[in-house]
Amino acid sequence: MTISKALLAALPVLICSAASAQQMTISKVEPPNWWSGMTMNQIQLMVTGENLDPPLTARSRSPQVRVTRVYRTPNSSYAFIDIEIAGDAFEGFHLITLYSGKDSVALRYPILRRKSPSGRFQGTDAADVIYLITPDRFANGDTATDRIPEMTEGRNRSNPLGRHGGDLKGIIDHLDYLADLGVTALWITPLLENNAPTLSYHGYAATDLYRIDPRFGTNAQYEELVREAHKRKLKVVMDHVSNHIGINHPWMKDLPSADWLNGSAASHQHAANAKADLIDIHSDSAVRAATTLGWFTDNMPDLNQRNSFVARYLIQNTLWWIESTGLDAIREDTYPYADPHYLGDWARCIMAEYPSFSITGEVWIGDPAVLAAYQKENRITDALDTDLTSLTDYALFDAFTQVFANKGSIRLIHDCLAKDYLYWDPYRLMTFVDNHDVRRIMYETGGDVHRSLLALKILLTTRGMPELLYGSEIGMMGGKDHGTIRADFPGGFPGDSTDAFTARGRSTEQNEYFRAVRQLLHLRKEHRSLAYGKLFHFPPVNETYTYIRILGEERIVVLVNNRDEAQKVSLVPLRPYLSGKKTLRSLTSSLTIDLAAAPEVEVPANDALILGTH
Ligand SMILES: [Ca+2]
Ligand SMILES: [Ca+2]
Repeated sequence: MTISKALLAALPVLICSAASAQQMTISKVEPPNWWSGMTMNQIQLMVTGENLDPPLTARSRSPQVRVTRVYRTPNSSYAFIDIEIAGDAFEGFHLITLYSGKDSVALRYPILRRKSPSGRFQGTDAADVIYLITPDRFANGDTATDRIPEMTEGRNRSNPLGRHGGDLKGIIDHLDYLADLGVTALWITPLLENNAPTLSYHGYAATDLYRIDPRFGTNAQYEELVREAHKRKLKVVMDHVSNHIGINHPWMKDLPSADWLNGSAASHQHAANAKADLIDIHSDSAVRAATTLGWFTDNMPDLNQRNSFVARYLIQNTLWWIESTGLDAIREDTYPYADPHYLGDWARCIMAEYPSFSITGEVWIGDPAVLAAYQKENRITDALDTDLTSLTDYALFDAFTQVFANKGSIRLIHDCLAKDYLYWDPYRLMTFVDNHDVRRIMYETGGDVHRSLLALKILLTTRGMPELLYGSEIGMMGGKDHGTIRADFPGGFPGDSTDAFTARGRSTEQNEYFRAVRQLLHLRKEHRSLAYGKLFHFPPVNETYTYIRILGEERIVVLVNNRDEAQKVSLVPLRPYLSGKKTLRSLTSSLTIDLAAAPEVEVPANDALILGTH
């Protein structure tokens, strides 16, 4: 066991206290440890306890940890103490004593040594395909923790909105499967403790921001997941929530300060779902304020990030998870609902510490003219510039939905991408045909295998950083509601009658679909032009859509046919891009096209040809 492991095993922080009638006690210190050698070497300890009465003072017995400030706070259950940690602080406990009148209490604060950053904090970009997992619904690797006495909700697989028992062990057990599939990163929806009687599986209502939900596993298991994923060249994306907590968070029984939240449980606004108002020059200021100050739901208290203690808590908490585990990127939930000044500070602290890291903001807006305002250095407005590099491309998603759910014109996808001039960098957008919040593509196409696959072919060959919802590789069909969208992956749970993790356990149709998706994923991995190549496209003709990705000498041509019959597509417009090339060869079949002989090529119904040059 390393010293770090021994230290962490000794947590929570050991406390000793002088006896008195109104005895000061400490029950919790957050963050539970820090590291020497961090850029952020001045941190704020949030101490929770009893009788932490003002005037409170603190003194460190360690020359390497200096107390720089103790705050006066109105609630004696909490104290905030700023400390500065020397770059060479030894790994171990550092003694800090708190004094109030004649009373005193000591805490031993653990400082750890940082691990080598090699292979950690990598960031994601267009070369990645991000596999989105709802952990409760992917695989149950440890049934012993499906019910935990201190957690109010236990496993009930018969309830579509209940907990089904999936966990971190289940994901770790299938990392080889995911690496073979060809995805390169895992976005796992929130894993933090959500102790609520219902709907606790979704994870977006945290009740402890420093603890993995024990039904998912342990903090050490999350660290193990990142380590094991990295061994297989898979990155890990944390689903992070700055905007809100769960109504059952202990803070709700005793708020650290009156302005810890926006509003209160008894009296709060509801978040206006009018995100465009934040940049609408005709909008009403009260409507604008309600977006960031209202509650997302009545069960999700809205954190007031304008309170500097709240902001510090959240920023340190984020750095703590990144440093503890080595995770690579964050998908930030409900991005437009959090305070933009806070989000800017938060992002800058993360990037100062981890320069290769990346953050994708969840901005659920289908209009590129509004969506683009959330990306850094955009030309639309400074008001929402939070240094955010990547965001969820709901505009392209909406175009996909129109084309594939409603059999709309392929022109909608072309026209959406034609507005990419609005973005600081459209190649960094997270693209998707579905996710955990919307109907699956197979549902949208009415179970049409060819059209679902066509949507994935476009997704995985056009610009952006694609995301794929778990089960997309076998054409899972859910769409009626959240329970069916987030259905259990077949084979992930004890007693499942089929096991889609193995070729033998998949049906013939599932295997065909799986092979096609796997092939696309490997194509994207092998061809850098599909990740970084410049995109050129042509206005659609008769529901055919032609585009090309170019990087250096590599050219990949994609010919899409959005009709129910085969159609000939002219190669003539592509000639200027293909000078010196003699043949086009399909990257997914044996088809070869002699460019000199064939001015056009037939594309099957509801399909796309993906062609390389030779
Ligand atoms: Ca389990
Ligand atoms: Ca908010």
